Amino acid sequence: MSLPVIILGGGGHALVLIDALMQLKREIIGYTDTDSGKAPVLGVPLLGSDEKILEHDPAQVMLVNGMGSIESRALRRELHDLFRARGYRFARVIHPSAVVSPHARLEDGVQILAGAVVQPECRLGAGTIVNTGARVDHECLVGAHVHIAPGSIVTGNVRIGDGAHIGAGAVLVKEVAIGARSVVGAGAVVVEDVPEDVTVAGVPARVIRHRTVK
Ligand code: JB2
Repeated sequence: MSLPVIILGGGGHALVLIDALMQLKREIIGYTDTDSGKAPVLGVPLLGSDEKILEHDPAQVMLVNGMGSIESRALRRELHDLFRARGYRFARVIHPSAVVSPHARLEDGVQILAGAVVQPECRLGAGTIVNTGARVDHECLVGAHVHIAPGSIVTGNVRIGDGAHIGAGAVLVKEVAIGARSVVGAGAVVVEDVPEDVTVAGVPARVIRHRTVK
């Protein structure tokens, strides 16, 4: 039987996750947030700050990471690592309308949202998000805590490094590699490999920024 879940965060991404969890008929205990004044989300109550999670036995609950924004990329990973180290596990959330090959391998905490597709022989690392309507074609190797934003198209045999963000509606052509922590701008078309820690944008995509903070 599936354990009840607690969501970390009560913003836009959490709203979408809560909706998916409700459709999956998963029991939701509540959500945590640094903002103590937040209202219930779809009727799910605010429990308090993240310390509230520690009142629950890690063997009796699972967590769902509600940090989705590009600004909270580092926090998303930190929260995952912090609670994993304390023995908590992160639930996979797969919306009932998503199409996920039984031959795809999904690590803990992967989130595949409404209408998304993940094809065979793909591997998605811990905490990775395949957001609304995004498509990940065959044999893609996607790292941990990657966000593939709504409507993006990741074609076959693509590799994406840990912590990368693929913007809404971007297209990654066959066999390209995206370096860890790099950002692909919304609507970009990536036709050649992208190094680590850069931002690319445009059609075809070009480097527009080098990240200094990892
Ligand atoms: O350390 C934290 C923390 N820091 C901020 N712990 C917890 N539990 N919560 C934290 N927060 C809370 O996360 C903020 O107070 C806020 O309520 C929430 C983030 O909400 P926001 O809507 O700003 O971001 P999001 O990640 O839920 O959604 C963004 O990313 C999605 C993928 C939005 O841009 C959405 O439009 C987008 N679909």
